[in-house]
Amino acid sequence: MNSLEDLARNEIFSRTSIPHGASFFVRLDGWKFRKLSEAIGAEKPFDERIAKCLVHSGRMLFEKGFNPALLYTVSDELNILFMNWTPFHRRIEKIDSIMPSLVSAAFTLHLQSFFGKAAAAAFDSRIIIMANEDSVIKYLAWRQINAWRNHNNAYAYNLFRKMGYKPREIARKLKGLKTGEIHEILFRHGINLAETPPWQRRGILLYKEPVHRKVGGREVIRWKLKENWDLPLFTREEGTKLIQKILEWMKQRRD
Ligand SMILES: Nc1nc2c(ncn2[C@@H]2O[C@H](COP(=O)(O)OP(=O)(O)OP(=O)(O)O)[C@@H](O)[C@H]2O)c(=O)[nH]1
Ligand SMILES: [Mg+2]
Repeated sequence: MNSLEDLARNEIFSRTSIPHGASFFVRLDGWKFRKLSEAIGAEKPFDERIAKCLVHSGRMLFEKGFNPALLYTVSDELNILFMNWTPFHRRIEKIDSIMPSLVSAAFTLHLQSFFGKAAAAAFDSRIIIMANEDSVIKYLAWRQINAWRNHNNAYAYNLFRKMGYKPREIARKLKGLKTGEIHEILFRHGINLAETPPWQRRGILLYKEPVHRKVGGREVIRWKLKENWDLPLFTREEGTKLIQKILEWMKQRRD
């Protein structure tokens, strides 16, 4: 039999880490949030209080010193980008356990205060390595396009439910419909998918923005955590430029 101390050697994943110099996203996704949203009585298909719980939980990561380059949240996910500063010496087990547990705890507390319901929320966690800044923009564009698709389906699902269709029938219906057709059906029922609140369609971005102040006749830069609830499309020039600007700012930050 091995000595008791030898068992530490069986912690074979503890040294698994992200390669040095690589930027990466941590994506946390709410576990069974469809069920959770029902349980707390969230508005369908979107409830601003859920978005606020996500944003507050994301803000906490900045406040606890995780120092992300930016954080993009939409639906029930948080995408947290790390570039020149990385948590836990890049150890995967640490990142994939502490970040989702902290966010789950914070989110649960916020649910309690926004909805007045005690429901334990959990998030899964994964790491996505970025080759360069271009892949950061592509990654964000991908998550935003995915959110737009889910947004359209969520509105359609909600309408079909109200019309009396069963979930299985709706799933079949949605599979057979093209995006344009979904837009048309909803439009006929008074919902213009292009005019829902921007945070529902495009998500919310958190990042630090410089604020120039005069202190004792000297200009100093203070970094303010900004919540952007009115985002451009990341596939368009305006969106690409916003991300590039945030990444440039991040390089100037000294925190
Ligand atoms: N009513 C309501 N539901 C929401 C809201 N935000 C997220 N959700 C629910 O959360 C789900 C998120 O999608 P998924 O992550 O694919 O579904 P999930 O139930 O979390 O399943 P897993 O992530 O696989 O555990 C949506 O389909 C909605 O059902 C909201 O603001 N209101
Ligand atoms: Mg989920």
